[in-house]
Amino acid sequence: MHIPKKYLNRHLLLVGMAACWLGIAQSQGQQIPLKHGAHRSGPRTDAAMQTWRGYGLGQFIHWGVYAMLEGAYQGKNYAGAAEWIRAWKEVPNAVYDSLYTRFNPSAFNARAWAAMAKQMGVRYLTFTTKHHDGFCLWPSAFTNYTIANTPFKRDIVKEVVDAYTQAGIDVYLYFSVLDWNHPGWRYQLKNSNDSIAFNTFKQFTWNQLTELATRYPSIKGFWFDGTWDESWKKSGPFTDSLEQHLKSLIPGLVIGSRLRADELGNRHKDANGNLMGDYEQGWERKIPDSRTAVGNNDWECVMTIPENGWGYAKKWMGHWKTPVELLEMTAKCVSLGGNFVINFGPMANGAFRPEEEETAATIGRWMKQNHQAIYNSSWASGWAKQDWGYITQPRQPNKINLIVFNVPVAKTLLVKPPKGTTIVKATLMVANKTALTIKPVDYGEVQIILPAKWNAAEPFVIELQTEFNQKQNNAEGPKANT
Ligand code: FHN
Repeated sequence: MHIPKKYLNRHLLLVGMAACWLGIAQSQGQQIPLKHGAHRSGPRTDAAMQTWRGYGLGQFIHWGVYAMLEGAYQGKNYAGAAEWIRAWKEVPNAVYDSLYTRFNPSAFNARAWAAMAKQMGVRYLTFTTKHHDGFCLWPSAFTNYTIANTPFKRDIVKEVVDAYTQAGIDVYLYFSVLDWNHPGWRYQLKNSNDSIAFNTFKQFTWNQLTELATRYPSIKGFWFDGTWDESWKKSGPFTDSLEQHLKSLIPGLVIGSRLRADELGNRHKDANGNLMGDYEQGWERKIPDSRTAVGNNDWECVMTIPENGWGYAKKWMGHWKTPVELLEMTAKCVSLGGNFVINFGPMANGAFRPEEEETAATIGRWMKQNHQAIYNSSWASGWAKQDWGYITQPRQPNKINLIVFNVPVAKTLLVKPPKGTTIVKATLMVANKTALTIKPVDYGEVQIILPAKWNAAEPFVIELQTEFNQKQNNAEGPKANT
């Protein structure tokens, strides 16, 4: 397999000229003609993307040889994220780079992982095939730094893909482009030698990704990382052809906005502000505050349970998010039209730490009862945000779900439906599915009254049945008195 040279070579002068022209065009409010910018305007509408959009809740798993150090070296804790420990000056590269010769996760059982994920209610998994250290959890033919050369030998990626797929959970493969193990990797391209070396790296990346797509054709997408360096940003045409190549191998493949750069070096969004990728992938450990922050784009938030750190660290630093906090983040993301993905970092032996098992089980119990407000749900357009929780819109047009986290002392929830929408029924979606009193008040606001003795031990869902009346929608609303 060989990549055409035109994708490998960079034309710095061209980039400089284009950047200059870009300034002028932007100041005149014009669209910049781009060959390698976004290839679509607006969200993808096909069935694969509809499925992605409806997931609601996902699981991330970071696993690799870094788990063997458990976030510490020679009794000292590493303050950074555990999967970055190779970059810590305390750890000699030679020590880290030979860890794999002892990697033997005897407790690893992909079916047990998938069963836990299923019970938790996640609908997709993103699994690290290779993190920044370059160690491959599949037997890649393009490097020796793989699972095949560990005492364990088994193809971990295959076992995970098969087990999750069989459990009905879609699989996405995380792949770090940045690779500390490959001799051709460069952060910057300062001279022609760097470019020659980096071209071998690009060929290697192309080969490995082709290999993954070919070996595991049931995957639904790739999740790219480590694409922020200058060398990659200067490889816009290559990143474009790589994305198209992968999409030609697996129809419907979903790839977020972290893979590509346009020919001017812009990432995520091209020089015209259009998203390059099927969804916005910048929401890492942060959640947008409003719908305005995400515009019309699909998006996903990935979150650690501890403050920071994706791979296994014996000592989790900072605050550990509780299951309710994670559920609240899930509800918030879905109410703003995104998916929420919770990260797990298995131990070096392949088992999950008990705290993660407990978190998964607790979230699963809630999801079993309330998933109707999370799956195939999105932003409830026109419904004003309320302090008691989050509002999600399922795919059925006349339904709305209220996910309540903070019950007002008055046991009354205020909602404000969009103009023309009437609430005809409100049902408390617990045990006996109690019908609640609906009381319209002024200015289009409506009170939903909870039973006087209602004491919620956990967040709960109220389903609203609504009706839309075009005439009311056209009627003039109240005027501000200013
Ligand atoms: O550096 C990585 C980090 O280790 C982790 O993999 C996260 C997951 O979103 N991504 C990177 C930082 O953006």
